[in-house]
Amino acid sequence: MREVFFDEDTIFAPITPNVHSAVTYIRVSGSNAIDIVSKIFETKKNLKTLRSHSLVYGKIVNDGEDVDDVLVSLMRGPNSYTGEDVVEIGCHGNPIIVGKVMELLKKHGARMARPGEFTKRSVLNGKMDLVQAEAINSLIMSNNMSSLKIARRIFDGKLSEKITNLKERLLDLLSYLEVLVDHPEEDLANRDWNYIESSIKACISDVTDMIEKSKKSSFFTEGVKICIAGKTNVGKSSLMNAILGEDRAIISDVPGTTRDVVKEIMSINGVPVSIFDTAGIRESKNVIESEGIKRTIDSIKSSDVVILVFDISSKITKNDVLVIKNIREYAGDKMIFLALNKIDLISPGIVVKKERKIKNLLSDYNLNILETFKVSAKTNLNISELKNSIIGKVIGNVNEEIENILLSNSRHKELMSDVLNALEEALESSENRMSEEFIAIGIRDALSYIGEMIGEVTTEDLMDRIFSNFCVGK
Ligand SMILES: Nc1nc2c(ncn2[C@@H]2O[C@H](COP(=O)(O)OP(=O)(O)O)[C@@H](O)[C@H]2O)c(=O)[nH]1
Ligand SMILES: [Mg+2]
Repeated sequence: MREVFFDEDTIFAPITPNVHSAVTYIRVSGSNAIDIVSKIFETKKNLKTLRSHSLVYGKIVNDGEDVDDVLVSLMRGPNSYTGEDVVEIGCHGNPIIVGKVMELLKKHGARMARPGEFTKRSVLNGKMDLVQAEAINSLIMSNNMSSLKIARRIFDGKLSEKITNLKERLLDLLSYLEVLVDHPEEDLANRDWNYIESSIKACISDVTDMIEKSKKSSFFTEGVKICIAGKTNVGKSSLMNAILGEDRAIISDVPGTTRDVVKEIMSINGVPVSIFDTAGIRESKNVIESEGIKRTIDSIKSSDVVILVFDISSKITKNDVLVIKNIREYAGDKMIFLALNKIDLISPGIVVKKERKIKNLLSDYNLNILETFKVSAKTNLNISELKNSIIGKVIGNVNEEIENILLSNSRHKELMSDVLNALEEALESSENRMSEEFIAIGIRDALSYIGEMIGEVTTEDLMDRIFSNFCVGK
């Protein structure tokens, strides 16, 4: 059983933005919350005897002077967000009024909450585990629908359920091993090795599955990085704008306009995407342009996907070869999509011939292309096909993938990989028929990582690190 968390301090903070607005809510939480608010709140009812989940209208007063008309909600612990007595004061949204109310709360013994302190108390009081608390922060901070969906499922307890189930199975196994340790007289040959090994293997398989299915999570939290690369003037900036659906990058007829890498953020089929328009790759003695090309290479290296653009209407030159060589060197192992642009300028017969020429050149340099699209950045031909194909190849079925992801937070990923290592060590000990103490070490390690993950085994340091990323008031 978890010990009941007890902190003398009653804390408060605005839980809605403290700006000029219709209403601002101030949350007060702690054992003295009701007492303290009673001292500054004038109403017909007695706050102290009111039952939980009541809503009361009244006035905040200071030395007989009205500060504001407010609506107060009262939730008694443990049935509140923090698990403690909570009073929320809804006052008029003016920072001066809010400041005055907070000053009064302070005068009567409460203190300002630290970032994430309400949620931290909620975890310490067993209202939710650490994994769910972190999901709340992701819920608030998500900037796209997909990562929001992932955060929702984790907050709902989908990850916690899996972890708790794993924990229980490991505890069962550990108690079996401990019985053996306590009864050394039993013959080693009588051990149920099959039970030991199959239990460990089943846990390993579950953890591996969780890690595997979460491999694509960074695409949803950080976005798919797409780099548009090619020679100057082939239409990279135009293609970026066609993909974005708006004209944002500067387009010019003078080759080499895009000197720096231009980044735009968008969403394709609900997947966040960062798209990078780069400087054209070519030999250059110009210092600024060379710097631009260097940044292009960096951008190619750090991308998930490269769209390699050729101008199908113009001749192949030595710079095309230079582009291919660079892509081969810096992105040979990445997903490369070929965009043969300016298709609107030439006749179908020439298209076929030119496409063959470009593809021959690519295979001469052993550059593997995932898929080719004949596009026109000018008329938008095949642009949506290109976009859909990229997402399809990188992610697969977006909704299905989102449904499978449980590990999207790097702390969780690291801990689960620690769990996996510990279990593999336990399995090895078991396969080598070592004594149960050795197997138990691995199982105990795995359990301790699990404890760290859900917040059963925590240090002040870890808690501070996690909750300092939260907003004040959450
Ligand atoms: N006809 C036609 N012109 C295009 C197309 N894409 C780009 N252009 C033109 O090609 C020139 C160079 O385009 P830009 O996007 O700046 O090329 P970048 O140097 O590769 O970024 C501009 O005049 C564009 O209007 C296209 O699909 N069709
Ligand atoms: Mg450009």
